[in-house]
Amino acid sequence: TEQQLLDRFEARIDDGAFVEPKDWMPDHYRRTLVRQISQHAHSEIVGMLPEGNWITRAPTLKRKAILLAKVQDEGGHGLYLYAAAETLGVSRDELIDQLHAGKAKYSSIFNYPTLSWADVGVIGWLVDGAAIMNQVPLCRCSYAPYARAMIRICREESFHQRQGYDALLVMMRDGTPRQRDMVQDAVNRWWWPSLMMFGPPDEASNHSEQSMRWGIKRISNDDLRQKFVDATVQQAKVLGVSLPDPELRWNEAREHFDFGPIDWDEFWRVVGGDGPCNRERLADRAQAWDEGAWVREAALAHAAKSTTQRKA
Ligand code: FAQ
Repeated sequence: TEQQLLDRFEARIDDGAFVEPKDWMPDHYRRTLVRQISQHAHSEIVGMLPEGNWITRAPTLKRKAILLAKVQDEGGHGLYLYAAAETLGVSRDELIDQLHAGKAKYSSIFNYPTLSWADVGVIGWLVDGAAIMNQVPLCRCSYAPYARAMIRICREESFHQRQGYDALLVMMRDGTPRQRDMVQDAVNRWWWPSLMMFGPPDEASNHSEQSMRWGIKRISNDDLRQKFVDATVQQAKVLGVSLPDPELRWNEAREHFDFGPIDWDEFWRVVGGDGPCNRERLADRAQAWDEGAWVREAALAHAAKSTTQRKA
């Protein structure tokens, strides 16, 4: 019976087993993974846009080559993740339709603008830093195709984080006062949105309990956020920037940094479609999709021709 299947499934999860696409799984497990993996895939490809904005204006050839490679990696991450979602029985076209129709979510962070070159460095340092903190535990996600994709993605993500930190270090150490101000301004604008990337507080996170039970999420939203704050304070010190939070201080008893309240109204506004760049991001994705139609048609025509030739 269904109940026996579910009991056996949960016992396997408790034993630390991984689930493969052809294994039996509860419908809710499948739907949760399609939701999370597709949102993650959409985040990767929408996440190409804010940095893509600076490819033509990178300050040196070296920085341009690094940025091009990073943005290309993000496209690759999107592809691994769409492929992982497809193993659960949805098509990539369906998922992309949901994104373009505004029905699928993607990370709130990519709805903020990149106003200066320093934003590119800060995205690497803070946004990729937060992404790694959240994604390392996902390498042990109970759904094996997602876990395998995350292992590759995390390796590339740590290079992304370091290139961002390095770009900022150069500006802070060798830069002019104006360049240093530019870095500080970018940190001030990206700090709070980066903390929001981890999702709502645990008590408001409606999916957490079930996802933790099934080994999809291994560490809670708030615990990951705390780990990120603790790791980042020291990096900010080395860089010589301040973090825009007057309440940030070491708590001896907790052995963690305390930090000020997050503006959850802003978070839900951005998630709901009303952030500074939501409309622009979706319009850019839809336009890129339309302009790529001829490439998809040509690839299909080529594939069809090769099949006929093989048969002949
Ligand atoms: N933005 O119950 P929970 C990257 C939604 S990194 C928008 O806590 P869950 C790399 C959530 O979907 C960014 N929506 O949900 C990169 C749910 O709504 P729903 C992508 C958010 O799933 C760097 C509702 O709120 N990383 O792309 C956000 O258990 C630089 C309730 O929330 C991932 O996707 C948010 N920040 O936990 C690329 C990692 N937070 O679906 C380019 C994988 C929550 O019911 C440049 N995902 N919501 O309509 C996860 O780990 C989880 O899905 C969480 C949310 C932790 C994001």
